Amino acid sequence: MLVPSTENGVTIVTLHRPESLNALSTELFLEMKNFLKNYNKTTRHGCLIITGEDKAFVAGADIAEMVHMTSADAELYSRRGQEVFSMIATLNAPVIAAVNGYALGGGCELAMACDIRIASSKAKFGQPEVNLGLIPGFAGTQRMPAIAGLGNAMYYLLSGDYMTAEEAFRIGLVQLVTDPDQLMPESLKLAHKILSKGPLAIRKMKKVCRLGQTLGMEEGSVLETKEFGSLFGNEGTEGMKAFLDKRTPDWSKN
Ligand code: CO8
Repeated sequence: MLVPSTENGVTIVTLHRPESLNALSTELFLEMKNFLKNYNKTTRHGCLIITGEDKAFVAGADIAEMVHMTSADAELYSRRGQEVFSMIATLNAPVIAAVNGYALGGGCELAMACDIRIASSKAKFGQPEVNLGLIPGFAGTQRMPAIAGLGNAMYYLLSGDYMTAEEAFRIGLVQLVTDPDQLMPESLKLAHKILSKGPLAIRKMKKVCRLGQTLGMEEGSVLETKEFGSLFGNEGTEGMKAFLDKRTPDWSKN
């Protein structure tokens, strides 16, 4: 199950399925989908942190459920999982993965669907699907090369090796490594920093960066120009005026 809580505008969602190290079952996916749909509808200005408990962030797709699937079942499961992860990637609010422990297979794919990954020094990442005679099914083959580069992705996807948090940091999969007890304080600190910026700019930043990944330089730049212009006459103007007036911007004015 998902355990949501809030802290000054930041929503923390903790995955809680300890009996299987938070393995992603159909039920858990459905819960995530409903939560994300509702969050996007009701949150105008927010930041979401996704985390796990104890030794696991998410230990992968639920192998006990997958073992009984036919080819058609597996394709459906893969599509449904991709749909949920795509909801995270396109959510209006920024999403931080606070990776506390194992982020394997679908767990690593979940972390990669988030905008930023902060990891405890105890976290372990990997796409061990090849050990099971499988390949990732929740877009890991697409996101890992985009985030960490093709060579690094191939190394880990083909070997099935786990990586430490430091190694994940080295290849750009993780943006910050913390002591285990600092994982949530550091994640909250970043979330609050993001929340203090222009809300419209944050929303547009995520949209432009995300869409740019598939649009290419030319079309992405056109989109950037359009969204850059849209911030003038409202939030951007307030931010620039505040700078010149030497005061804190009042984002609520827009
Ligand atoms: N699915 C189901 N149950 C799991 C999973 C999992 N992914 N991971 C752990 N569990 C269960 C274990 O079976 C065990 O249950 P029980 O107590 O009933 O025996 C319990 O969680 C605790 O696990 P361990 O005893 O194994 O704990 P350890 O600390 O010894 O080991 C590990 C921790 C290293 C994380 C180990 O559990 C492990 O290797 N887990 C599997 C990791 C893995 O291979 N993940 C990738 C799965 S495949 C995947 O994610 C593909 C995604 C795309 C799917 C596409 C759709 C078709």
